[in-house]
Amino acid sequence: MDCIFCKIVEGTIPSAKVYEDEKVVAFKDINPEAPVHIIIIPKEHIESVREIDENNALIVSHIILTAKKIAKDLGISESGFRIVNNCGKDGGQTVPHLHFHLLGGRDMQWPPG
Ligand code: DGP
Repeated sequence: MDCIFCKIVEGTIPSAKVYEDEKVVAFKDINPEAPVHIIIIPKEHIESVREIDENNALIVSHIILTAKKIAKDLGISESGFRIVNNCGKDGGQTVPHLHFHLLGGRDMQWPPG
């Protein structure tokens, strides 16, 4: 499958991994928007939140727990952080493999553009 994030899971495209277990991989975003910008993805190819249903929804809570752990490990838990998911064209999703952004290390603004 021609998916950049599947290739990162397989290791055929290099990435700066910060966490990995049997279900997820987390790595530094190639284009960071904050001092800490991590992408967390399921190893299984799921295109977006639109493909989440009662059969695979547990991966989302696993990703949130992973984000919480990484935030603590990278020292942004106390000050706070943002978890973002972009879904589909109007949602700003550019890579069609489910992913959550973990952003921190600066004062986040609201609303996003
Ligand atoms: P989104 O717009 O939500 O689909 O975000 C995709 C993010 O993935 C974007 O912030 C840049 C990042 N990204 C895209 N390709 C690569 C890659 O090959 N390596 C890494 N580390 N990040 C990537």
